[in-house]
Amino acid sequence: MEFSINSKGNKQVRLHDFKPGRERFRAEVLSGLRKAQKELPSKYFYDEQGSCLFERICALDEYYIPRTEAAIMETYIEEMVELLGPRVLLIEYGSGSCAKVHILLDHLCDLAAYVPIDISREQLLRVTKDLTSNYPRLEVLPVCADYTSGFELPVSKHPNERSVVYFPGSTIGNFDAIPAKHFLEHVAKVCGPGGALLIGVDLKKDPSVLHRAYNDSQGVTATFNLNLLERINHELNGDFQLGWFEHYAFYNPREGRVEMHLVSLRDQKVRLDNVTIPFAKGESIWTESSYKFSVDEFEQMAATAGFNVEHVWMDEQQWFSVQYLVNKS
Ligand code: AVI
Repeated sequence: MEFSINSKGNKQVRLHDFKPGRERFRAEVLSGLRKAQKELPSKYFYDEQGSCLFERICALDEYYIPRTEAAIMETYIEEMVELLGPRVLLIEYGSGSCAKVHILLDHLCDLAAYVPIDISREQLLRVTKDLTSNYPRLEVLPVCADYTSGFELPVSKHPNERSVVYFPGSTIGNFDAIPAKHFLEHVAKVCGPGGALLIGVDLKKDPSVLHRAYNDSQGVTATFNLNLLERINHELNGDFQLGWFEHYAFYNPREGRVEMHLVSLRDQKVRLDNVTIPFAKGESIWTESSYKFSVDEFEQMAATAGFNVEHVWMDEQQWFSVQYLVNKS
């Protein structure tokens, strides 16, 4: 589906809409809640409220990722621009508020077009309006989609030298190993031979830093986690009692990941329309994994998907990396 956004200056921008519907949301929720270890896909955190809560997480001192990544981008932007080269078609996966891409938009002055892809239609519409008025000469081609499944790339009016996918924030860490490989293979296809991926990758570090980042003192991450139940109540006619579940996040060193769960505080039954899901006291719903990598681990994973790591930029503490990968095929 496509529809037009009337932005300031009367420029018409078409939204390419592949947003998954309620049926798929319901099917994925029910299948996750019927597993022995109950789980919910973390991509569903980001409704309107969840996206706002995530913005608040990004502003927290304890959540080091956005500021560390931004500092790396600011320090090395000239080198990045040099590597990306001229007339890039820039495609951002999970563009959210588009806060991170500004540094690239400001420095890549001859971009062919910018394609923000996000599952939150409201936010995508808002940011597209802002971008078209702040960068009047830039062609913006927004796509509303769950980028882990099918969507078509819109065609730009301008020729490009290469497609570069931008995937910041270490969202790659929210995929398990096999889906991560499949995702990288999909990106390799989208950017094509000689195309590239500029990606934020969170690195292994002292678990106490991770514990603070996912258990912030203001409880914003807990509210973000619980909002998933609120969303299910609202959109799927559920009756989760939010006070009967508790946020629980910890670093699992064997698996190299932070796990977020929602733990049931009592024996209880939850209804979703006509379906009843029983919970035992202490049983959890696994809502998110956030993998942390060594530089070598990530290089190996990228290679299995056909990518060559050409450059790795890091902060002084080596907490986070921004990596430039080229599709070798
Ligand atoms: C989006 N993603 C990379 C975040 C992360 O760190 O895994 C989501 C998040 N979950 C809790 N805090 C932030």
